[in-house]
Amino acid sequence: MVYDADALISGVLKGNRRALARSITLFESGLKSHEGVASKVMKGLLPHAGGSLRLGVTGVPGVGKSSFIEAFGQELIGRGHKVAVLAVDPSSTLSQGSILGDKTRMEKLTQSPSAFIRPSPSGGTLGGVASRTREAMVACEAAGFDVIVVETVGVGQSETAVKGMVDHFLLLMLAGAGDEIQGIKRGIMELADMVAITKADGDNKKAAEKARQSYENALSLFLRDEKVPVITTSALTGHGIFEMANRLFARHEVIQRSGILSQRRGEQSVAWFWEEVKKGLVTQFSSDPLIAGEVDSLLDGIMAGSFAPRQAARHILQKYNP
Ligand SMILES: Nc1nc2c(ncn2[C@@H]2O[C@H](COP(=O)(O)OP(=O)(O)OP(=O)(O)O)[C@@H](O)[C@H]2O)c(=O)[nH]1
Ligand SMILES: [Mg+2]
Repeated sequence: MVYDADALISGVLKGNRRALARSITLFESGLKSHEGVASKVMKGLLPHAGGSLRLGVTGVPGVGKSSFIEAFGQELIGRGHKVAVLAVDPSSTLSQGSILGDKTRMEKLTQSPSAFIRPSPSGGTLGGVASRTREAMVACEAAGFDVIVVETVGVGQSETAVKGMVDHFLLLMLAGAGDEIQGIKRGIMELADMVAITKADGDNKKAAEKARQSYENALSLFLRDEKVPVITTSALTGHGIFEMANRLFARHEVIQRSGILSQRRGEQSVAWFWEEVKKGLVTQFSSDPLIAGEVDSLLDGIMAGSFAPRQAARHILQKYNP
């Protein structure tokens, strides 16, 4: 495919959805022949990015992330915002299931002219998926979307990656399910800036309120600069959706005024930079013919226990850069 950088840049800046979708596809391409035009487009968009509120939404599969985003997104659009929804799901390479699920679960958002939904880039490592999502975020901001929602599966390391690209991290939890089932470890609770107990409707309302109180108590034991709000929500009835939006914008204003927002974003960019440097070095290293020729036999020796990993690493690095 041939890309015209200038046409893409001006299209995105005008809010053209086709140009936006094509730019994101370009960033996802990974083809060496696309690198030049991709970085030209990125350079053109970057000065117009950064003006959005970035929200990460996490929770175990089935907790109701997509349904929440569908309801929440409409609340935001009702307030005059333009909402982009991105996904980070390193497992989506294996099962396309959640992508299909999202499309049906976010039916109204999908159809709204004020919303843009993009499934997780498939293929590659979590680091690759995360960095492409960050670039998609830049493109969406340049296209005029002022709230970016990143949905992530609540398993593995993807939360940490998403926490590293958003301003607010919302953890969705189910009432009644044990903490073990939800895979909630202390670590993930500590990442959360806000918590919602989902599916607080029908017979589940009472249990949700009980869970709300116990999570609020649990969270208050962590030493944090800010109080983490826990509220009950329902994507079905809309309960708590309005309050959640109010809390989110209130928090955004607080971190904006205190300087925490720009500090956090600066640190995120620095971390992203180092990730890219490390990735580039590893790619350069492993595609070096001198290294490739030797590394296989080295690996055999390491597997067999005849080479010590650290010494083997030192040896091959010295060979790469004597
Ligand atoms: N009663 C009730 N059911 C809900 C609510 N939100 C979601 N559900 C149901 O819960 C199931 C999972 O919802 P999803 O929104 O797909 O959950 P998810 O967290 O995005 O799931 P994955 O993307 O697969 O991780 C669906 O059957 C929804 O209909 C809610 O507020 N109330
Ligand atoms: Mg989902």
